[in-house]
Amino acid sequence: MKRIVTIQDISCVGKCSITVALPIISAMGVECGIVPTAVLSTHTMFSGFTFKDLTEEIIPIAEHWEKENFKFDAIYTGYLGSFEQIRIISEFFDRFKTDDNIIFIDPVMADNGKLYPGFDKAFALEMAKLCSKADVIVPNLTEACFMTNSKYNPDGDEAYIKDILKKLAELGAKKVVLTGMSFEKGKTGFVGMDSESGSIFTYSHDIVNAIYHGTGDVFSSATVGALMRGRPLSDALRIAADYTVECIKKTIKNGKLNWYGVDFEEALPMLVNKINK
Ligand code: PXL
Repeated sequence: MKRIVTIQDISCVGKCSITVALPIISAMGVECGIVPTAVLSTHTMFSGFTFKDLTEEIIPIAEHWEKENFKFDAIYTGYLGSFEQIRIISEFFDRFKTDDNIIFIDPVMADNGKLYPGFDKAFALEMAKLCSKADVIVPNLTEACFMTNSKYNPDGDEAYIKDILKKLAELGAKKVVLTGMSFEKGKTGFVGMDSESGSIFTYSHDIVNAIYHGTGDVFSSATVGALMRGRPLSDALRIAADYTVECIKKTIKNGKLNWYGVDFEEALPMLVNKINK
């Protein structure tokens, strides 16, 4: 069985970060270690959330794991809360990167043209530096624009999307993927580029007319799971995109006022069936 480690916060209620990564990756038949970077009562879209920083735990955890000689087939980072955490995670990569494993960065910090509470442009540029160490990065368009100092245009055409991809590739990651974008008008999906060869891979599907928090974390977690189960990146991303759409559809069907996250649990059987085929 493959083993990964994911480094992100625990939002105790909120269906995001570790509370989706752990169940999804485990259900896919992949061992999932965690480094919790902070504990929040909820994610930051609620008002009045509590926040306990766990930065000082990260290096002791890493040191113990080195003594135990733990190896990870993937290191997957999501929401990180500070410059200091980015610096320490960069060091974590140096300790645990091998010739055989991958670094997967979801630079969670913004959406719909805006940074999440607590982040600024300087943080985005620091995250961009961290991305130079990645094998795969999966920003949405807002995150990509903040990291590359580009103009945000969600209706941008193929030339615009390719230009953003090129700028992302210049950050240094081996494969760069823009999520929530499509070359086809009226569709969404992902568009990716192999930084070395410049080759493009893409997948589009109908837009589901609803916005929920945490869908990016669902998508990234399923992608990491599928990569660990041997799928090539473009197939893994496609499986994750279909799963995310299914999660949104289940949530809409359930009809309750569940704005804070998707009912990813109900679509897990579909994902597990697909990955075991
Ligand atoms: O889903 C991304 C995410 C993760 N963690 C925290 C967040 C968010 C998005 O708002 O606030 C704490």
